[in-house]
Amino acid sequence: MDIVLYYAPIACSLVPYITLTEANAKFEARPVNLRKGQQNSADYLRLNPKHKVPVLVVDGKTLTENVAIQTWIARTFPQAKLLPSDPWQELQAISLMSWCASGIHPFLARINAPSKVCEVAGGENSVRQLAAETLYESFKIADDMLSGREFFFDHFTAADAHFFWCLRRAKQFELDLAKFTHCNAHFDRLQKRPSVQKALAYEQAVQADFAKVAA
Ligand SMILES: N[C@@H](CCC(=O)N[C@@H](CS)C(=O)NCC(=O)O)C(=O)O
Repeated sequence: MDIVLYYAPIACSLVPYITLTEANAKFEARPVNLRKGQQNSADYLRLNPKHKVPVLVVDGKTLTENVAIQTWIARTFPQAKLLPSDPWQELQAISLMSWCASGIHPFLARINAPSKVCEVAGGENSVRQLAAETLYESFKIADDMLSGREFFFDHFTAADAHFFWCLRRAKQFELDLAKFTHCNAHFDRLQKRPSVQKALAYEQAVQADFAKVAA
């Protein structure tokens, strides 16, 4: 099977990079320079008209959206147990990833680029503040879910990787996250996993390559 992951540093394509690595899958990561707008090139738009990463190409077939990609990886590599085996718990994990993708990620994106959702002069701070409040509400919910637990379920799943990215992205902004102690402990735990270390090392290498081209 030929698996290609279109990937950008910092972006949520980190999620399937971690999950594919956990699955011990053989895959090729193809870096996309979002800062240079490579996601808007004609070639990339043919691949994904939504101009986003991640994109997974499996034997020439294209799959977009983290929740679908994560589910595909989990189904294709069942030995990695990337979703809980109990059907109801499996749906709970998919529910969690959907929440990461649709309930958390869009508010991180607003903090990153407030002008994409509000063109009123001086509106940036208000957009950022409202987004931060929604994120605090979400992280409190996640914090309660993670209380007394190592992972969201009985063992590491794709949902842990997805949430890890959300918190990581939040940590890159000026947000007050110290009070979410269970989320932070989960983050520290995830950072120690070899799959996450490999993904972060790859991110650094891609960033260094991009910097060389820019210089
Ligand atoms: N719902 C999508 C979101 C993907 C997404 O927003 N990707 C961002 C990076 S985190 C992106 O590629 N942005 C580039 C752009 O919008 O031009 C998913 O979960 O896969």
